[in-house]
Amino acid sequence: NAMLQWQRTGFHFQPEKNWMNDPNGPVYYKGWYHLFYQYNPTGAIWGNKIAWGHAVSRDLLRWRHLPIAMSPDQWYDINGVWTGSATVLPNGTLAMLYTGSTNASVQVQCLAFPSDPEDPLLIEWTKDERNPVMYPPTEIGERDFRDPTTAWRDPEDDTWRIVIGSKDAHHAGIAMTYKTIDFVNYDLVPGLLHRVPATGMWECIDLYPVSGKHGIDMTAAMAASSNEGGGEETVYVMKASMDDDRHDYYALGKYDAKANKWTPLDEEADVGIGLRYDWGKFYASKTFYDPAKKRRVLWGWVGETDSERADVAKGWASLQSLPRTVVLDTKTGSNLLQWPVDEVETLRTNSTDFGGVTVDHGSVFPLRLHRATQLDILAEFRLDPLDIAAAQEADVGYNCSTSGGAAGQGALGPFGLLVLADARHHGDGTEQTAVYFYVARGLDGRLHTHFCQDETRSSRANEIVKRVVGNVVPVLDGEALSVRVLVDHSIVESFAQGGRSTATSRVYPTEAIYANAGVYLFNNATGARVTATSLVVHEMDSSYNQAYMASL
Ligand code: DQQ
Repeated sequence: NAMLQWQRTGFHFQPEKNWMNDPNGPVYYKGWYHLFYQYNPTGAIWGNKIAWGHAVSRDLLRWRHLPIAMSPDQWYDINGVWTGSATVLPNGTLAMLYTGSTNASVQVQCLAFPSDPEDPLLIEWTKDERNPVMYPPTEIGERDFRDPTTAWRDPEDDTWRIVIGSKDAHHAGIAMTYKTIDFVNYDLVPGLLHRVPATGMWECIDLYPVSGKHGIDMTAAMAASSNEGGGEETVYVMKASMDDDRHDYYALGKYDAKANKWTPLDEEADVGIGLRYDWGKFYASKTFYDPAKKRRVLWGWVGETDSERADVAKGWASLQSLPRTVVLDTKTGSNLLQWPVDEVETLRTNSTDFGGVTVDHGSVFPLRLHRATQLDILAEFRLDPLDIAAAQEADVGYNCSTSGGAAGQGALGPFGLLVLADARHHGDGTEQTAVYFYVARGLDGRLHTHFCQDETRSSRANEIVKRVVGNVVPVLDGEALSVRVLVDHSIVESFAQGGRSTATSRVYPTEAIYANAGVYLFNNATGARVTATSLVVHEMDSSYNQAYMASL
């Protein structure tokens, strides 16, 4: 449907057509980044014939699409080759573990290898003859056993460990550890690695170190900490995708391999009840260790929020988020920082500096650009300290989702950016997506900064889920309020305070498209003038540059 063609993105990963969901087995192999993904080759909706799509890139940005890596063609995965993870073996080859949905819809784990490890593109895959290699343990449901993690080496007994998510009979989310020497035979390690009551099925668990001088590769961190007889200082992230509410929650914690226990640093911010990777649409994410640039990179599935009917009409569904680096926020010590990989910056073209603009209460300021459908915006805002001091009674109990969004009015917010806004109506267009801050007094009497993204006016079309998403973001003494917003036709991906908080929205404007799309600063705070102390807008090239693709 050509009418909907504009919704395709310029620099986000998506297949040429059809349905996509979770990122699978991301890995760096012989000079190439590989991304596999849940893919339905027969249409634009999820179904019981999910296969693994496959693409490769030199830079995590410009992709070459390859043939389907694995299809549901065995009794043990005939209802779907589901999510899995790659492990780099000591000899440099790979083991791929994935979940198969059997002919009886039982969830089992399966093993596959590159048919030709010499092929850097890893085009052919061989499923192991001994599949399935794991069945659900008797104490859990046979349809609640999926999404094996990347394996790591435990130096204590020199065996591999993996984690698989499930739920128990009391609706607690659980993480189970298995050990193996050969990836074929597995033993359930006694006890649970972690359990959180009332959180339901845990999909797509991820576990990785983010601090400590030993690196951020699981095997390396484990080896180093065992040499030192402890490694107490290392912080490990545990993340699970909550099937109940379809959000990715993480927590920071300590990992005691001997006791098979992961323990949150802060019980109030445990997995499934505290921190989220993203306050918008972002699910079933997975990280991998990138040995080329010594970083940990996160991918997340960004689904559609329009109707299935619309997806069928346009012939495709879902995007992957931009790949994001993940590090510990050493300033707060209590959250991660996510940031688009540096490579994204190579797509910046026309850059315009709008720094120094002050926006009065109740007004908007248009940013003159050539094109506003593919952007990378970096903004820093400051409020006048006198205004902050004057706003004593400010808005106790503000909540992004329920307090009126960008159209609300408080003493110190909302203010920020309107993107994919109808440029013909001078910022008062019917369509706009607002990315904003709202400074308000919390129920504890202190000022809190809320970072929100308002989708409610993003499209005039119906049958679209439109919400205001976001949460409180930590702002330390002396810090400006800062945000980076990536706009790409039908996705807005925003990073506040250096990536302490992120919000991703799918948006479907009907009028604010092509040349009609604009960007504005806005300020609805009744008690403050807002200054964008720095503001740079980069227009972005597309990543499927023909010349570049031909050179691959
Ligand atoms: N998607 C896969 C499952 C996983 C779910 C099936 C998460 O393996 O639990 O497509 O989105």
